[in-house]
Amino acid sequence: MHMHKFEKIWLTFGIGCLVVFLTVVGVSAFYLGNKPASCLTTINPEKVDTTKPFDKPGLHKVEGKEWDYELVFVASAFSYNPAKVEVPLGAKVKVIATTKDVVHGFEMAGTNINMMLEPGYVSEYTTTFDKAGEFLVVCNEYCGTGHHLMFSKIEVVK
Ligand SMILES: [Cu+2]
Repeated sequence: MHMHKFEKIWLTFGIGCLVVFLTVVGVSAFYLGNKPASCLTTINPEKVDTTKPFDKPGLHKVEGKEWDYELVFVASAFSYNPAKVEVPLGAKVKVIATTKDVVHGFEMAGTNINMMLEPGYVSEYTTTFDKAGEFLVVCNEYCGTGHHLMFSKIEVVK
């Protein structure tokens, strides 16, 4: 079979790129251990209530970390625990949330905090609460007949 010179160059280039890309992905995944963000922390969804930190939902002051507080939320059909929480203005907070049953959302209205809570996984988001006021937390993943009743409130106070 006769192949044109340019066709050979193009094929070599294409296969070369494929080998380079697969090597980069392979080294990143298997040697460096990189994974998609949502797969980093797992949890047994049946033992959420007895697993730290979800055994004590709410706001907790922490020492020696890059953030000042940890705000722990447990979602289940059709509520969040805690139902209402106060956060001091200017606090650097790591929001840690999971679900006990089905997929729920965690959207803090008026901010860019928007996470999907999946059974078996822990969702985290670190942010600084620098706007005072009352913020509604809503579920934005349809989770059943009581979905529209599912909310919590975060009050950022001075
Ligand atoms: Cu929902």
